[in-house]
Amino acid sequence: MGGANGKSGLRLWRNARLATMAEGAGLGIVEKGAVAVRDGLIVYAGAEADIPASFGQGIETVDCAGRWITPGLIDCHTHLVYAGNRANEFEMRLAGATYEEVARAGGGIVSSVKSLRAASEDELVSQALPRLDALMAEGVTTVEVKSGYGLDLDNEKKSLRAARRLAGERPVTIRATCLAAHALPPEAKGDKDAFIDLVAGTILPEVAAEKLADAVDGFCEGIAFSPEQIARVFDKAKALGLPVKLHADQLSNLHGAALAARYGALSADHLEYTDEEGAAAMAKAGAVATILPGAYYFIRETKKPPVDLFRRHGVKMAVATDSNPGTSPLTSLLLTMNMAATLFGLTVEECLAGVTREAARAVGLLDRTGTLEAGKSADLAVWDIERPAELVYRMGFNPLHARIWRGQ
Ligand code: DI6
Ligand code: FE
Repeated sequence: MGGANGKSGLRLWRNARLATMAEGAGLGIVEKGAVAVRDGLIVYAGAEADIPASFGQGIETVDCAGRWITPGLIDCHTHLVYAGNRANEFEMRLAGATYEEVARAGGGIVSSVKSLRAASEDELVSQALPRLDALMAEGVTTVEVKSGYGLDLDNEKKSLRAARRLAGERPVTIRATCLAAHALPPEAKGDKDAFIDLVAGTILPEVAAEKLADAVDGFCEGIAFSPEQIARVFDKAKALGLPVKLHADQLSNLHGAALAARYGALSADHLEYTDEEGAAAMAKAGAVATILPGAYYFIRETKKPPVDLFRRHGVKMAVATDSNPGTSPLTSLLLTMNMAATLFGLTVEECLAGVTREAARAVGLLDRTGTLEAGKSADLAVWDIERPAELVYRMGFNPLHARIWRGQ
């Protein structure tokens, strides 16, 4: 599907079936549809019969032969930049240890911190690229990437620079998130408050000054940071003009969802232990609930996120891989949708919205991507499928025909 644009600068994908995912219309299905693109932006998405007559001359046309077009997929929660892997801990857990036991025994996040600190920025980029390629091979056009394995100023900056560099290496939109408040590094010697001082007093201001992050995240959990400590991180993020997100209520209910809502978070993520108060607060604040079935599956969690509460309160749900070496070594957003449906009962529509429109909302880019609508970036995925449910139904099969990022 290469080639130069037509004389008019317009390119048209026609003879397609569209799932526009535009708000309020289910999947937004258009049976005989077309998408017109100019200068990397969608200028028309709708019925082929209604294409404006002014498009007629010199337009380059791609015949999609009845294939489906969806918005390019968005993975709105990943820890893609890390070094090495933790297959050894996987083996420990297979022998009976829990994730929390592994973490308390000096494994877990802290072992990835050691590996990341020993790796150069170039190495981090080259180790992340195969994971990014795996995501992109399934039609992903936007990826959120968190730091959080550096845990000191230089290594958090190194991680975020590596994340930013991925966008120069591949045709993809990267959103970088500073997750310095992810875990306590060994040199902090157990003093969480002093480490939070470092995060809020030094790391966030420097990261903001160098524009290395688009958002700030934290891990609110017994094995990580308390709501009060996260609140200090969020106060600083707000002061620096950065939106916040939160790893909330993953292993226990510390009311992280409500905390995130209080700070107008873009999203609260995981949420297995979130209660009704948390769901109501998120609805009121417009925070997206990011569902991460890969981590639930991989650590054999048994408490499911309260999907019914989210529906009842009108909380929007995103679906993401949480791609990370410890709890979700997952680089398939298609398989993630299958897990969200099979494990948590999300509908096909919820899954597809979760990796497009709602994922865009969760990274603060809904005005630019996530649906097939005029004015948005021409981020498209063209699929060899007969019906959208196939994207959720299969496990380990990739029906992507073409991937278009900013019109290319
Ligand atoms: N929750 C998770 O599932 C990941 N981070 C977090 O806060 C785990 C990251 C890891 O184990 O390396
Ligand atoms: Fe995560």
